[in-house]
Amino acid sequence: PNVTLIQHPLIQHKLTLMRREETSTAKFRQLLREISMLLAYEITRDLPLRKQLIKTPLGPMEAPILASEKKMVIVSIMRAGQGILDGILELIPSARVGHIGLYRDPRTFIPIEYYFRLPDDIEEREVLVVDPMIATGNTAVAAIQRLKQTNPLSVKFLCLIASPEGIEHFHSYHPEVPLYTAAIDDHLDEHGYIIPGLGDAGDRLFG
Ligand code: HSX
Repeated sequence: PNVTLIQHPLIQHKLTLMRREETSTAKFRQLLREISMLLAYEITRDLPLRKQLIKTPLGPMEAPILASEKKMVIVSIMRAGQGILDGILELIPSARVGHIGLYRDPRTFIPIEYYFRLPDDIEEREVLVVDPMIATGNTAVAAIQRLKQTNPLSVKFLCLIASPEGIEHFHSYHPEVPLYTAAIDDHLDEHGYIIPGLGDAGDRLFG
């Protein structure tokens, strides 16, 4: 599958701290912000640059600057995606932001949309969808499906932890969409939770 496992030591370390049961909400929030900045750093390696004529105090130079910073859209899947979004916006402050509200029916695990809002001109923008967890993969599949209807230039998906089942499911629907994750865990339990995972990301982030 089209999956990149991001294994930077700082990311792995912080993810372990986040998984720990005794980690407080405040600490979890801070770690999610930090880890998201590191993930953003890793996945923006290939962003195109252009030259801009600037003046340093000692003279002019042609200096590199992001070619398309304003064209990027970060789409957060509510509500846990907000934690990743906040971290990424610290690194890429002029990125545009979209929100998709999906909740998972606890019995059927089917995602139900309750909110959908994207910036204008989505056809001219590169989209990065963020959500900490891919469990069954239903949420991610539905979010991408919905986004594709709006015709963005490109779409990528970033999460922290994915299950093997979720990756498989995601890949079967959206094989061309690159998926970035910091960990692939063992399996899903019968409630659709990632084992060992970190619990419910929304609950750990917001209480
Ligand atoms: C959690 O459940 C995550 O933040 C995702 O939004 C969702 C993942 O579950 P699944 O649809 O992959 O099973 O709230």
